[in-house]
This record gives sequence, C-alpha cells and structure tokens, in this order.
Amino acid sequence: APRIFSGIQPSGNLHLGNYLGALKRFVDKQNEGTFETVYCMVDMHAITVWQNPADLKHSTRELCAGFIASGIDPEKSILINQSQVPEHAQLAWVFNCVARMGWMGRMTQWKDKAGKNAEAASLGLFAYPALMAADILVYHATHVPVGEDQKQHLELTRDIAIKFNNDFGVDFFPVTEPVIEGAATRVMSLRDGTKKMSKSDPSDASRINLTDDADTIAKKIRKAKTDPDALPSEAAGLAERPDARNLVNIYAGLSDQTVDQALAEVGGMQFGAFKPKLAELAVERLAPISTEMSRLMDDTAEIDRILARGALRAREITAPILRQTYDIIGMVGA
Ligand code: AQP
Repeated sequence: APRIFSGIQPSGNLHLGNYLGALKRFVDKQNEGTFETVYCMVDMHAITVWQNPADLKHSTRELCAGFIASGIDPEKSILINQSQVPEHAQLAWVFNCVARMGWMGRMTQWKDKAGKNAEAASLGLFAYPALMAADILVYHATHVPVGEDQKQHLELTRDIAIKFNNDFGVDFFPVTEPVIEGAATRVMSLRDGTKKMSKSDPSDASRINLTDDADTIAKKIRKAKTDPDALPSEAAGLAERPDARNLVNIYAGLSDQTVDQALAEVGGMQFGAFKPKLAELAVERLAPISTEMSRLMDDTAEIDRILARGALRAREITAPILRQTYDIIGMVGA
C-alpha cells in the first residue's frame, strides 16, 4: 500500500490549527484504508529551540494522548516518537550532505524563526528541513498530509529525494506528494486573522488549545476578532475579511463541509448569532477529545508502552531502508 507519514512537534499547546490542519486529517487517512499510516511526535524537531526537559517529556506524552483521543488507533497506524526510531537522525545526516546551504537559507520558516539574529540560532533549526525529509523518506512515504505552512518544506523534501537519486544514479527515494486539502488547512489567530494560529503565540486567547475546557473554548470564540458585517452567502464574499473568513473556515472544518456549503447554512447571519453556533459546534467536537486526553494522561506508563511498540514496528520499515541507503552511498558493513 502507498504510505503516509506526518508529524507534529511536542512543543506544548496543541491547538485547533494542529487539529484541523493535521490530526483530524490524519484520522481520516487512517480510516480511509488506502494508505499505510505512520504518525510521529517529532521531539527532535522540538529541540531545535531550547525545551525544558521535564516539559518536553510531558508534551510528548500529551501529544501522544492527543493523537489517540483524536482517533488515531495505534493498531491501525504506526504511532511513534521520533527519537525512539534512530534511523530518522541517521538518514538526516546523509541528507545534510545532500541538501545545499542555499536551499535551507531560503526557507521562510527559518527566516521567521531565526529572525534578525540568525548567528545565534541553532544549527539544528537551520537543518530542520533535512531532518523532516529524513522523517518522511526513511519510510519511503509517498504522501504527506500537512497544513499549508509546511508546503515549502515538502518541496525541499522532493528536491532532496531527486538530488539523492541523481547523485547516486538510483531510483530509490520516492518524490513525495503533499496532501493539503479541506477547508481549514490554514487556521488563523483568533486575535488577528492575518496571522497563523500557533503554539508559540504568547497570547493564549489567540488559539483554542485541545486541552481547553468547554467554557474556555466558548469564551475564546465569543471574544474572537470579527468585523461588523453579516456573513456573505458565498466564499468570494470573504476575500477581504480575514477574521470572518477564519471563523467560517473553522466552522466548515469542524462540520466537515466546504466553505460554500457552510455559507449556504450560515450566510446572512450576524456574528452575534454565528459565534454561539460556532462555539457550540467547537465544544461538541473538541470537549470529548480534551476529556479523553486527560483520561489517557492518568496512565503515562500505558502511553510509553504504546510508543515503545510503535518504535519496534517502525524500525522494521526504517532499518532496511537505512541499510540500503548506506549501501548505495558506499558505506562498508551495510
Ligand atoms: N494554524 C494552522 N492551521 C493549519 N494547520 C496547522 N499546523 C500548524 N499550525 C496550523 C499543522 O500542524 C502540523 C504540525 O505542526 P507542528 O507542530 O509540527 O509545527 P508548527 O507549524 O511549528 O506548529 P505551530 O503551532 O505553528 O508552532 P510554532 O508556533 O512553534 O511555529 C503541521 O502539519 C502543520 O502544517
């Protein structure tokens, strides 16, 4: 079967953007049955910026709980923590030697995160996309469901696969397809519809966390930034209204509709009426996830067992692919 790989960083504050842009779609792909699915907590990506060690362990387990509470079945999908499958890092080194500095320097996420003080950023933050390419290609994954923000990194993954194949005259690594689909591939901040909803936004009111309780979710939606106009009846009417568009996208994403379908239902409504409706839907969809996450977190030993078993299953795939890679590039003993 064609294989899917995707991951999320355990850097705290798992949010509605991660849910609609990633988790929910991971579950759909798992249940579709067309693909073998591998999902990963990418702890080695998280440490490209300093993480408190105790918090990292907590966030990794909580993210695992989030995957399972959202509907990832560790029997159907391979569910892993990146550092427990060492072939990711081993292949990343090979890709560090394939990728070019110039490619990395052009990544917008690098430019955003390193900011003006690139000299002080970690080498890992710069090399991040090579590790991401290794995460994907060490499974020979062909499809990667992600949010819109990851598109550029996936193009780089394709460039690395193509260059490796050319450099060594092989047809070994697949050229991966990004899967960016649905109404909410780019969920924006509730405080600013032009900014991505993000884990690292200092304002907690900017995002809905998967750990928020029903009251908090409702309150954040009530306070979300909007404009004074009623909702239009077609998606085109949202073009110049980023905050309104964001809330409609969220509504469509949570109710499994296209934006036009959602607007056929809610077009013409004022925000005074639409916001409570959206809050009700969000609570209905997210509160069970939050409840299940905290139940799972009561038994972290079980989470650790799931991750250990996932790593064993993963290595049955990754160890042979790494060995073949080493053989192709001329390493003795492979
Ligand atoms: N706002 C979003 N809308 C839709 N999808 C999103 N994703 C992230 N934010 C949004 C998708 O979630 C997956 C995992 O993301 P990640 O945690 O690995 O990376 P990230 O992009 O660094 O997440 P954040 O929240 O944006 O973290 P910070 O604040 O640290 O930059 C990916 O598929 C991503 O597309």
